[in-house]
Amino acid sequence: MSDSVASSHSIPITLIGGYLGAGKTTLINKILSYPGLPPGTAVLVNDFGDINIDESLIRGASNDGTVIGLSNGCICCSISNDLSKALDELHGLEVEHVIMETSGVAEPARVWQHCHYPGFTPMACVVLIDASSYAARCQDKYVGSLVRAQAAQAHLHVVSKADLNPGFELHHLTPQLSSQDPDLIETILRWQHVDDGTFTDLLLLNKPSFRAQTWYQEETIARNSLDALLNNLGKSVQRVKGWVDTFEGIYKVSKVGSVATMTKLKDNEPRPTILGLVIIAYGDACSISESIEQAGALASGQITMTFSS
Ligand SMILES: Nc1nc2c(ncn2[C@@H]2O[C@H](COP(=O)(O)OP(=O)(O)OP(=O)(O)O)[C@@H](O)[C@H]2O)c(=O)[nH]1
Ligand SMILES: [Mg+2]
Repeated sequence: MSDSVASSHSIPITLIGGYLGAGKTTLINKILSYPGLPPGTAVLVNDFGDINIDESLIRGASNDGTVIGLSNGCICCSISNDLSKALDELHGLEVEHVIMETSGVAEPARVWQHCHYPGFTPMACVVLIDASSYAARCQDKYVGSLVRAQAAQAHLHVVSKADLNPGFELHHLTPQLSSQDPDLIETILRWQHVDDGTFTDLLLLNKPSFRAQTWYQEETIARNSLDALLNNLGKSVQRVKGWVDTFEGIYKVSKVGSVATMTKLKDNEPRPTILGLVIIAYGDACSISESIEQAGALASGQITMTFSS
């Protein structure tokens, strides 16, 4: 590792990548609350769905810092123009360092290519490895190639969720840290990869396809309807996140693979501007619609669903 920071004429970009739900937003919020965070640190966040849930979560944790959301697609494949516009906007501000959350379906090396942009220098790709699901995901016939490619494209691995799988070991030559390491944030902020031009040789030739669809909630539902909705989604659904209003209160919902977490909003927490769920699945749009329709039947009359992809 080289400690020297990028040229003072260009703004360094640190990419935070990793598969859906690996813990990227959690890590970025930890970075933003780090007392030693240099002034002028801005965050770009690419969420795959059409509601940028992560932008709201990160904005909530940022102390008036610059946070720009990029939604409605993955920056590595479809919305690189939006990235250029966001970088132009950042160039006009007093920004010293950009931290960018890639979408969970992005290839970090592809985003790295887009970060060679006038006035900016990509500094490192930090890739989150979810200790609780990495081994199984690597073997998965649909998503395995992407999960392995994301790990191979890292300059620094951060192993998250070791609390859920304490015996986990990542057998990779790339340097690695635990998300609980006391020097984690300092190390991430300083990590710099020297680009020898070979990084992009690691790009996938055929990336698996994913779809994001949004369920916009129009009426309050029973809590057990929410449980039924989450429990009945098909196997192709990889990630669900958002906020849902129930008769017991508003829940922040996060489902990664089969593990769902629902956290009730406290009375003093701000009410989300949009209620609904972003649902991300591999394969085509039908596979999501079908599994939502099955689940939705359990709550018929209470839920109105609108889909967008
Ligand atoms: N037990 C445990 N849960 C974690 C850890 N890190 C993150 N999580 C949880 O994992 C879920 C997903 O975390 P996020 O930080 O939103 O993951 P992400 O990679 O940003 O997700 P996407 O942007 O949707 O790809 C949330 O419910 C987190 O609270 C960890 O170290 N341990
Ligand atoms: Mg995120």
